[in-house]
Amino acid sequence: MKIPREPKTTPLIGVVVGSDSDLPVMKSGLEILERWEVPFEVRILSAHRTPSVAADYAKNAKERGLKVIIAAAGMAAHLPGVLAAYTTLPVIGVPIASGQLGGMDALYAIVQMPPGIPVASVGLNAGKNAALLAVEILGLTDPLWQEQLKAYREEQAKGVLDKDQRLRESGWKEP
Ligand code: RP5
Repeated sequence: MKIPREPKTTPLIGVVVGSDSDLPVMKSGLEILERWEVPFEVRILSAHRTPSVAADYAKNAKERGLKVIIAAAGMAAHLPGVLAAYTTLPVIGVPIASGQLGGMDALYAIVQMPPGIPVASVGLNAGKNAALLAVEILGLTDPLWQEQLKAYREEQAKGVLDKDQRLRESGWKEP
């Protein structure tokens, strides 16, 4: 269910992926943002392939009206940390499971930020949770986003309870 609200076009959430190969992981999160009409933008910016563009993006993010940045990257995933170094906006890192180490490299790189420049992290490939967490951050200053999240959780709970009901009626072999 989508809570109606005034259309707003200035992006509030900046979603940055280190490569177009990271985009599929973000799909479920981006779909939620789109469905709820959360103003957001998506960019492909790399901390090592386009370092100055990535730095400028983070430096200007707050002035452009962004409230939170989601940064998804795989392998030696320094993108969230580099963006966080250039802004005081909250940065949520999404470690991508890829490469020879299956994502543990990205997870550690994002979670183990040295003290002083924090990056929040969701789980491996958890683009959906990153989007929900970003909306929770928006909800701190706009109660309508809290309403939206509440409605989502109620729908989610109903889905589980419906399945439970069917299971109890049909038995566990044919849920
Ligand atoms: C990282 O390297 C990206 O975030 C991506 O997860 C990984 C591989 O990038 P591609 O070689 O697929 O562009 O920078």
